[in-house]
Amino acid sequence: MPVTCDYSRRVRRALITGITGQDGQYLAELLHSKNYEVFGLIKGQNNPRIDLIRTEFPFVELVSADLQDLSSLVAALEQVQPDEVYNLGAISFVALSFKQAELTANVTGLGVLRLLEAIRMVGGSSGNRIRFYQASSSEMFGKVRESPQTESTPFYPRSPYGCAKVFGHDITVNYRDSYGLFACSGILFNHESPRRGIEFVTRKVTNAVARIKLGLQETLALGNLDPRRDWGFAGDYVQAMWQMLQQDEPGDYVVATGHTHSVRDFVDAAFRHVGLDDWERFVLQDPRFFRPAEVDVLVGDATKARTELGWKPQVDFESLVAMMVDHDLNLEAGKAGIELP
Ligand code: GDR
Repeated sequence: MPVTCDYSRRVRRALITGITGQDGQYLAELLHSKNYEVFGLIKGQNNPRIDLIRTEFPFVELVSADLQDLSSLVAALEQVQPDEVYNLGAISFVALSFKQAELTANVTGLGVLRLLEAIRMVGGSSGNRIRFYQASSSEMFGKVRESPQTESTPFYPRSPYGCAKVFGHDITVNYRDSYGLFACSGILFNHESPRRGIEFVTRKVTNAVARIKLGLQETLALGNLDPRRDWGFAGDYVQAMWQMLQQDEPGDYVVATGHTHSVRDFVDAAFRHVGLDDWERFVLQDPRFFRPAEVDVLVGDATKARTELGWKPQVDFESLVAMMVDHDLNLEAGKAGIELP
């Protein structure tokens, strides 16, 4: 059951890496609604997404640092003095990780180690005060050893991204065991929303379906339609992140819906939502979007999150598809100056 910690000394502060991503945005909103002071780590000199955060999330205070630079992380922690650190920053696109494997290992893997080290260094004797959340991933299960996957299912990653996430997960557990850090790892299965980047398959599909329906695009090129994923709504999943850090003891939790659908199912549902029942007419298969190694089927068992955190998903598959397609219809119609009926 949910446990509330006593942080009554002052307003709680949270530092989020990956603030410009889908999960960073939902988590920032959630923490703001709970009266946290929210800080977002931002890297680079001219990060193109700073403007989005400044305009749409004016309550977020941006702090400059990079997961590849330990001293910048130490400085950020010293400045913010956070109660909670959420590490959502990563090279998160699996396909890209095959092309930039070393960068992925450095940011997605070693970045976790640097942040944990920075927490130890800054915290000193009071280092245990900072609560740490690591965004682990169902990609760690890869070529699955059992179904559904739980917190104790062995890992078999299938991409440089998955390998880097395994390191990030293991080092989080190791720092908890070795130094008593309050470090949690959320093993999140795929989670989507209208804020999902267009490179991921769900948003790529919903955006193309909207454009095809509006007559702005004729076809949609995809890779492998057979892989199955356990797709949930990102807004639900950030709740679980927060709940993990409110427990008496740190732990690892699978966060998933328990239902699996193929890419083909997603495509079919998205086209049907706009009244196009013959999706095969519009979809082409393009070898460029196939991966050197694929994760064929994922489905999670979130019993632990349900019983210990009281968490459960609110949005089902069909509603998620509808939410994303409707958003993209409005977005694309607005951009093209088309009035929707
Ligand atoms: P995934 O998400 O790799 O599961 O990782 P993605 O949406 O990229 O791919 C899902 C599946 O769809 C297949 N696919 C395509 N994928 C993309 N991107 N583009 C295509 O054209 C296409 N055609 C078919 C893929 O091969 C794959 O099987 C996501 C990321 O958010 C990770 O960061 C996160 O850790 C995991 O989910 C959980």
